[in-house]
Amino acid sequence: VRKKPLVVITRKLPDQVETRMRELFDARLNLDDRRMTQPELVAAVKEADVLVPTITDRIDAALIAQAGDQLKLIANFGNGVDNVDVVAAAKKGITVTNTPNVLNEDTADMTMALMLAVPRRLTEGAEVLRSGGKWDGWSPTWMLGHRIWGKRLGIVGMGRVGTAVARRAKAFGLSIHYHNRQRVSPAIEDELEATYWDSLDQMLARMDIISVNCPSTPATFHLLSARRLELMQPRAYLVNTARGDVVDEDALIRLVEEGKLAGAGLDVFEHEPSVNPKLLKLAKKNKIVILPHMGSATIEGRIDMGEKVIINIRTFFDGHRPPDRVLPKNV
Ligand code: 8YV
Repeated sequence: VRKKPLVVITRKLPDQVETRMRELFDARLNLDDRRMTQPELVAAVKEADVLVPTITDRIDAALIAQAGDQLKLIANFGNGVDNVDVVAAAKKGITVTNTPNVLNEDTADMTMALMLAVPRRLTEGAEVLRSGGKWDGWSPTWMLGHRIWGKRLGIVGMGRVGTAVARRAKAFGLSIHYHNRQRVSPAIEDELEATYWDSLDQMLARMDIISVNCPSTPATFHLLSARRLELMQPRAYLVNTARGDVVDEDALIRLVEEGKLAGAGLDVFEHEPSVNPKLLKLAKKNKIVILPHMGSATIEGRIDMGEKVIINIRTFFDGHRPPDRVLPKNV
């Protein structure tokens, strides 16, 4: 009988995923769900056949350099692989996989929630009642926000999540615009009645809402730079459910503080898990809505992600190419 691969999983996963992992592999689980320390990560890569990290682990070149020859697969529990140095892994002959598709719809739902929350003053209104605050009853002029239907949405990154956002936003009555490295197929453009903008700058200048849906890669670092954010209309909103470092966060803060942007809905931050205190201030003033990286946080989604990880590991050890292999040229 072939020895089961030693799979080290860095964080606690839903029970049913862990049970399945235990059945199939020599699974080393993290039952108390704290972040692994650097020495623990080093020990893991020296011993494991498979490492299952999450976004909270930095699997950088220095760590990969310390891996033993037995480490063959990094099966990331997550779609974005910005936490893994995929190039360094490839150089060492380590395969990297991710968990695409299963979190598109959940992330797109949360994007819509943020897209509505800021202009429609959702958290502000909820807080009035939750805090036992004063409510004199309905008034024609109280708590007025801005409608989102009929507005122009510009999607930065029309991949799997971006397309799922576009479908929802179209149903909400927004017109769909997008910027992407490549144009999507004519069939999808037709379905969404989407307008492609070759120039990100031009799109930013003309939209009412911008949604960031591209991955974090060296090429997208501060893609929404200070200069580009300044191109946006003062009435416009920015929603980010992708990665914090795609946006120059300091510039975003300054523009919202100065009233040069109407607001933002952020699920991700440049230096997670720390959140710039200036963002907290803006959230308290109801200029922005911030969430602690919850875009894909559904129990169903996490179970689906776990299944993807399992399929990738099993396929790999059956001697086949895992379905969600991430190639260095794609990051
Ligand atoms: C995941 C995410 O929960 O999958 C992603 O890219 O951003 C998150 O929603 C996280 O990455 C888990 O590692």
